[in-house]
Amino acid sequence: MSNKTLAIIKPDAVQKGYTGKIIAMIINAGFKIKAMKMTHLTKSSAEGFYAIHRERPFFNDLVTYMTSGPCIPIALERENAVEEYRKLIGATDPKKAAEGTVRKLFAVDIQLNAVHGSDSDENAEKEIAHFFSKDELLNNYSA
Ligand code: IDP
Ligand code: MG
Repeated sequence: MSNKTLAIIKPDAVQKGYTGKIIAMIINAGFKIKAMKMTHLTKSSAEGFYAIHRERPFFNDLVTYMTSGPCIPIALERENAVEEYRKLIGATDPKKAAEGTVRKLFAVDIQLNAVHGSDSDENAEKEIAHFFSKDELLNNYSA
């Protein structure tokens, strides 16, 4: 049984040139890339994506961060994708992230933490739909 999750290589990691290393880690961990693009989020797109965090004190800073430069959303497929991808990236706060995880290697702090990962199958579906049209997903590609 294959599941999907949404990854985003966030603007800080793209700007620092970590894109290739992060994608290699994702592929080496057994994920298939189903769709991928580079995009510069508008304020309203970032606010919509993170609507669940609207009441949090860090919301405005998070939107500013996510609109600060191009990011790379990637729709991924793998067995147990949500949980396995979150294991690969590590804890939200890199200080608490396990050795060898993406955030341990590439995050600056709890905000500038290099990558996004969905937290449930249901949210993965919504988040993938935020970035990719049906046409972009209705394919048999599996890079
Ligand atoms: P997650 O990305 O590990 O799922 P969430 O709690 O969903 O973490 O938070 C979404 C994003 O908001 C984080 O990845 C990070 O960029 C930012 N964030 C989370 N908590 C804090 C905080 O306490 N201060 C500043 N930014 C935060
Ligand atoms: Mg989250």
